[in-house]
Amino acid sequence: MAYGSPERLADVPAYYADIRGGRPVRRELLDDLVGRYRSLGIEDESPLNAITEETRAALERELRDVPVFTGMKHWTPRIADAADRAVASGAGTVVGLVLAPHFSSMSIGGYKEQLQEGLAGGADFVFIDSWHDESGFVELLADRVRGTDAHVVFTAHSLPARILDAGDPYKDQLLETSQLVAELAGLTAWSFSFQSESPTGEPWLGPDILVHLSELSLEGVTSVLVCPVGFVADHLEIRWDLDHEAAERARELGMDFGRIEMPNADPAFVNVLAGLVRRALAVPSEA
Ligand code: FEC
Repeated sequence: MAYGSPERLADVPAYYADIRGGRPVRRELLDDLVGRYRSLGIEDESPLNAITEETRAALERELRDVPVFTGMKHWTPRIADAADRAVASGAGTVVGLVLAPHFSSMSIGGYKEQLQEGLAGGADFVFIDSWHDESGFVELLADRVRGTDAHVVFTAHSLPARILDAGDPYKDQLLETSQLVAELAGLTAWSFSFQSESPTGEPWLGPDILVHLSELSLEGVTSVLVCPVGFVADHLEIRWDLDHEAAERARELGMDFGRIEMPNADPAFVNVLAGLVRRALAVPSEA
């Protein structure tokens, strides 16, 4: 399962409405979002949806006889459609795997609910809640930051701060992944910050990367390499929020700015996903 992305600019209003889950969308925020997609040149197709399909097909090849279906949280094909197709194909067990490594009730919890409802008991259901400490994933990221002279900033999508009141593991899992990658790569200069906060009128987890870059600059850091541990593909939050907004802030602060290549459909990453699915299939359980 993946987040999903509008295929073309005309899809953005419906896509945003889906993300808002029925809550009103302010006109200026919608215009701003259309502008962000336009300036990335996403006029005709979505990079995220194409990468998701590439990853799905590669995973299916890697798993040999296990069919892999794509379901998107906020776009088509929907998670419920993927569940229907899996059940119709005669699946006895369905494994739910989200292309996002860290669990939060506000993120992975939503995918899980959609899949469970879509399956409606039509197959055994095994859900992979999180894979933030999966050794192959940690190794893949460590390989991409090892040997850098820059200060490494690990990042992930922010969420409303109230998730912490309910004991949500999201932030702890993000810090754990960052720590594991830093240790394996032998980093001494690193930190973590959130990114991509939405203006929803409530406090979100911080610090945001734009604030964090200023903090680092005051500490004398002159070069940063961003490692977005909370994402696995090139999409709006990478190509706009990091490559455009954060890069511009770094430039204003006189800092060098870089980010690692995203895993996308890299065979080493697909291999990590295949390992997760194989292990899950060995222990089927009822939903
Ligand atoms: O490239 C693309 O077209 C899609 C990029 C994209 C990814 C993504 C991942 C996550 N989000 C998470 C949480 C929230 C919460 C809200 C929210 C809002 C947006 C908006 C866009 C958007 N998100 Fe997203 N998210 C992506 C895109 N996200 C566009 C709406 C406009 C904006 O704020 O920029 C706030 C909802 C609300 O208003 O109530 C909360 C989390 C992730 C990482 C986990 C995952 O991938 O599922 C968490 C990719």
